[in-house]
Amino acid sequence: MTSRNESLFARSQRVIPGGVNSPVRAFKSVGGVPVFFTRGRGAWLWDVDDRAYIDYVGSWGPMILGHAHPEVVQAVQEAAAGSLSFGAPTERELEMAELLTTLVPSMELVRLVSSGTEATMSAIRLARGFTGRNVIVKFEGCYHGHGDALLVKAGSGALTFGQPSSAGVPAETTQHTLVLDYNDVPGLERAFAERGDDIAAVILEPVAGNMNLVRPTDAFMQALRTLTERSGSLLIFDEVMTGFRVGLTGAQGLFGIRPDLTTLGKVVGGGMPLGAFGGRRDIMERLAPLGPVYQAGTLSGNPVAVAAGLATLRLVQTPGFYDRLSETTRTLVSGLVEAGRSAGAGFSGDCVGGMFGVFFSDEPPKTFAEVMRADKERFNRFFHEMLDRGVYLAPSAFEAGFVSAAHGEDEIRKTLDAARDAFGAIAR
Ligand code: KE4
Repeated sequence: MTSRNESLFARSQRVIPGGVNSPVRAFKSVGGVPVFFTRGRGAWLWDVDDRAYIDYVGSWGPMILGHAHPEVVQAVQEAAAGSLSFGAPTERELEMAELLTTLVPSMELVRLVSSGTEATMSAIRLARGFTGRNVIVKFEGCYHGHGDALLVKAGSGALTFGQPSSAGVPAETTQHTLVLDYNDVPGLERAFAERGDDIAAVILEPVAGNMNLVRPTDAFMQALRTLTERSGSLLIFDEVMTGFRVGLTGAQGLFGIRPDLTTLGKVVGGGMPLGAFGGRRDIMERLAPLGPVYQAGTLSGNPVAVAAGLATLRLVQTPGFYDRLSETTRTLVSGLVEAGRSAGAGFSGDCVGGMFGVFFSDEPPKTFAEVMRADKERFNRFFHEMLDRGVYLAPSAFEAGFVSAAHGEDEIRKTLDAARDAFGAIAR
């Protein structure tokens, strides 16, 4: 009997490319039919066939409080009742800007936008406008949204400029983008030795989450800051995923690195379309209407999205919030690793704050190449065995997972019970 999920997916493919509004949702990586959800509450989601799932995607990060948190819903309802948008300044977006510049001290000035892609795209243009240079350095496996300059894969040689990773991106656009290896300090040093004076900025995920979770080494972090400073290049921390996810002060607070620009998204909007970028005053003041770098948006700083973000950021400041979230995440990951290894699977995991990564490999990968050596096929089977048992993991071996404040002992226990079954099933 065809489930409602399947009939909806068949219908949606007739009017939406691939049946989804964002590719990762299509389950292409794991196979099968994507789940259509109708509602969520706390750590739980329900699909169109009214099946319940414990959610570890959290809309790819934003739902750090859990779904339908009453205070967030109320803030949205109140804001919406006063109009959805003005296209003019509001006190609420000023409050958000004051809060962000307080919580993230490196952001001396901040501009609100409507997505993480807009934030990184704008930060790149600003870095180029400020430095008068064109070259951008990014790292293989890091994703910064779908702006042309960042849809780049590594060039043929170590220090050759990138090629487009998407059709429709002119080679001229990516000829200024260098793609290096994450955590490769010698490679970074070579790039700066050869092209330092041409590099406008280095952009990275300060904890990678788009090749699954990969931590930076201290040496890598230090080299990034030293080399950019020495060459007059800017260091951009793309904290769209890590911001307010790995801790209240993001990855920059964890590692004690002060980037020149920071981009935010996801948690900052609490599930509504909101992103932000900000940093040094002398850089941000190059933005229109003050300076020559143009950037704009009809719904930038949208009052309803900002209301959701403010309610969320108020609640994540509750004393002990990140200690509890990190503890829950550590309990989850250590339990999954124990279950996997007991079933004889080469299985490992890691977590930072409320984000985690699990791998069918003996140790957590430290580089993109190591991630690619993990057993993706076994992950895909594990994913479906868990889905069948009501646990919704990220539908890709190359995505991080997310825990919310609403995940309690009951959800973790149910998840680990399902995992022990699932590991047994894939071992057979
Ligand atoms: P958005 O434009 O999707 O709001 O943000 C782009 C972006 C920028 N920087 C980082 C570090 C990101 O992780 C993202 C978006 N992340 C993906 C999940 N890996 C969003 C999910 C999707 O593309 O549907």
